[in-house]
Amino acid sequence: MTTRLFGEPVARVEDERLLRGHGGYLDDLGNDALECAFVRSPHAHARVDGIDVDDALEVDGLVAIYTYEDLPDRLAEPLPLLIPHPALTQGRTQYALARDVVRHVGEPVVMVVARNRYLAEDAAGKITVSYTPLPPVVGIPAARAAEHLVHADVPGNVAANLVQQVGDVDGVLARAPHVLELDLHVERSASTPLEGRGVLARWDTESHRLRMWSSTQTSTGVRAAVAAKLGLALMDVDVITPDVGGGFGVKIVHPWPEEVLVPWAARQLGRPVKFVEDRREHFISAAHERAQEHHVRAGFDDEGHLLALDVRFWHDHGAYIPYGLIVPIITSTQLLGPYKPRAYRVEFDSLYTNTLIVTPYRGAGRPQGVFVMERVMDAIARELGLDRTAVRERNFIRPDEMPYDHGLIFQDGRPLIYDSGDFPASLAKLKDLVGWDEFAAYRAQAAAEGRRVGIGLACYVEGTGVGPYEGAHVVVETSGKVKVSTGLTTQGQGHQTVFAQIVADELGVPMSDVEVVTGDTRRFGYAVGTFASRAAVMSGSAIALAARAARAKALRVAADALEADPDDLEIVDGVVRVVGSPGAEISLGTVAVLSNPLRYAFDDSAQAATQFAVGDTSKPPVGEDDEPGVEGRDYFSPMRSTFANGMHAVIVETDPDTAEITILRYCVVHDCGPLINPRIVEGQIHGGVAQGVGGALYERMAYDEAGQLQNASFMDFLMPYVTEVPRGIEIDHLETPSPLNPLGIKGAGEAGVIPGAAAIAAAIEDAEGFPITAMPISPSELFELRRKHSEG
Ligand code: MCN
Repeated sequence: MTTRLFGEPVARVEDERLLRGHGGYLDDLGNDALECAFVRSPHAHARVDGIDVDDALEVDGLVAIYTYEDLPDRLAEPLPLLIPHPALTQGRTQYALARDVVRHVGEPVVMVVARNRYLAEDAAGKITVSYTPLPPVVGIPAARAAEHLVHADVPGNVAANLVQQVGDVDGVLARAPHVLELDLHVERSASTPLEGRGVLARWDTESHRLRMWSSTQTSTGVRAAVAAKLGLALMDVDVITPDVGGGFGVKIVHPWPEEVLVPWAARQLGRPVKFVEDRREHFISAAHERAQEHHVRAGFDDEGHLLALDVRFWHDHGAYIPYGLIVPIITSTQLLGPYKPRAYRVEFDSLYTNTLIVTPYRGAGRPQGVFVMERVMDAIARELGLDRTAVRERNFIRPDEMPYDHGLIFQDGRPLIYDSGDFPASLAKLKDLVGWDEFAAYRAQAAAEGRRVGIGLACYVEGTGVGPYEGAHVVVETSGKVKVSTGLTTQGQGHQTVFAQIVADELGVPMSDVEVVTGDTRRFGYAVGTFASRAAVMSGSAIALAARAARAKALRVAADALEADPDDLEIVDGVVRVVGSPGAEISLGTVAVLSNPLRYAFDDSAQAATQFAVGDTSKPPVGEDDEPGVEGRDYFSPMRSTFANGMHAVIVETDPDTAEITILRYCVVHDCGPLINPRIVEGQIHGGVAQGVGGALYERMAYDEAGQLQNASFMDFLMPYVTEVPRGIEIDHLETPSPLNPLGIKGAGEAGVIPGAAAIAAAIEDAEGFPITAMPISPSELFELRRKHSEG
């Protein structure tokens, strides 16, 4: 029997190629292409008075200079606002090249195309843009004060205000035996993938077709945006995603100005054009996230039951809103995690500031929400003198309450309904794993040695596998090999491996015979993209369904050839066999030949020729209702999102003198339903934990009052390196299946990052004995907090 691969920790098939340096990234392509550079705003807020390009025209090798005035109608319009929301009454997007006002440092003003990047940079350096500086609005307090406006026609800098409420919050708070109030702050951060953004475009002057390569998370999104902006039919634009060196959310399509300008220039010039951003450009012109301030009131009883929660928060959206209110809506709805307050109100303002735009970064609004909720849980425990896990347990949604409807509307516009999970069981596992009950003894022993240690935990729930759909095409070749295509893209998640595992199981073929292609609109043209931990649920399900269709077709054709009933057939190791009749068998490759004998004419391999000899050309190749080929194509569209969950526990040591914070242990219990590949899921968790540690201890975008980003390089932007990421992250799984998809799976790609800051804050709080209300926290900030608390 073929071994079932679903659930096996199969090694990633893509790694050998990538580790040997055989990957093909955007910058490895298009050696014949012209390259471009952008003149970007040095001001956070300014009027553009004039652009003088005369000196740049002298640069040898210059090919073209474009300003806003050069853009044709469609490109001269502001970029589209994707995923609009009724509450977003003041949505403003940017122009591909600044028209009259720039609103953040790094906004593109002039595009320069030259023989190579060096010459393009030389020419860009000779362009003079005259600006009249305007007062910048930097940070949430300045945006709220609204002394100055980012967009002159947006009062109060408020892009959107949204309130959701369930139950009588004010009434319950008024009657609650205890009420606490907290102000909680999370700093601005960013994805910072190793490979920045990049686009290459070739215009074919004969066929009038565009071919593009983009380091993107959504090739179909790029295609749609470019086709619309250039007035082309979708069919006339191909977008191919080469190897991508990380995305983490920042490469979801907006589209970027550069993404539409580069193909437009390629068509204008009739020559290939390429843009690869440098690191500084990534910091100042890609996208950030996280920055939020929250004011919370929580009412609870003597046993620690959360009766009412009232959360008011302010979201720093940056200078423009490329797509909807995704991040703050996720915070508002996912903040509740595994808990069920009797009454809940959440209200947010999305604010414009003169800083870079904000779009989802791995976790997307959840790390902030979890930080808020878990600080509340710990504060309740502290006030009542209860164990922190006991307070959580008392507030958990129980497994027999699933599916659980919070009465809120999720970011996809559908009701927020949890489908599965067993929070008490997860917590029991976590307590066991970290040794929660034994920690008091460890603390006492450490204290005796003059060491200060603390333990903390944080729980979260994550909506994953967001719709609307994903599709797949599975084809059995005459060689017996299987080609699988799905439209979403890959940035390092190991999709080639897991999707091959699914197909190998469904079709009964060796995994080595399965080849998976993602993110190439020529192979599969309808797709949404890779974000929101949706690939496993969405494409995984579509691939399983498509493989089942291909299998059914293979059995029909084989049954005919073997004169057997399809129900009596099995496929093992790529061979269709009549169960219980040794020797009555036919290879899948031969089945593919039989399903379409004409194929041999285009396939000169010796193997196919031999297979053709088996075919009986006197009979029609396919049944009356069948199409030629052993293929399956299907789409998966879920009723609603499926909710993964997890809990992290952290033990830290804080240096009594220097306030240095060291993570001693990091434990994870995670529930993403049945694991397709535990090794890949654990790798995803490790990567996420690293980013969570960054959010807790290091990463912040340090804007000064003038709106200049002070740490726009890897020399200055602190992030955890291998030396700071905890060694030996300990992971345990709970697998409660989702009823919402054929494989029962839930997403895993963001899980590791979500509770990191909250759990680390809790551990520091436990070590120090005073509340931590802002993230990240540096040793100097901890030192300062100690001073404040010791002074009372
Ligand atoms: N998986 C599994 N079993 C499950 C669930 C998932 O084996 N029950 C596997 C999947 O098959 C996939 C991986 O785990 O190989 C992650 O799956 P999923 O949760 O579906 O997430 P996506 O594949 O949709 O990836 C997106 C997610 C997001 S939103 C961000 S941000 C992120 C992340 O993945 N960006 C990444 N992980 C990343 N990893 C890398 N290396 N680079 C990025 O940019």
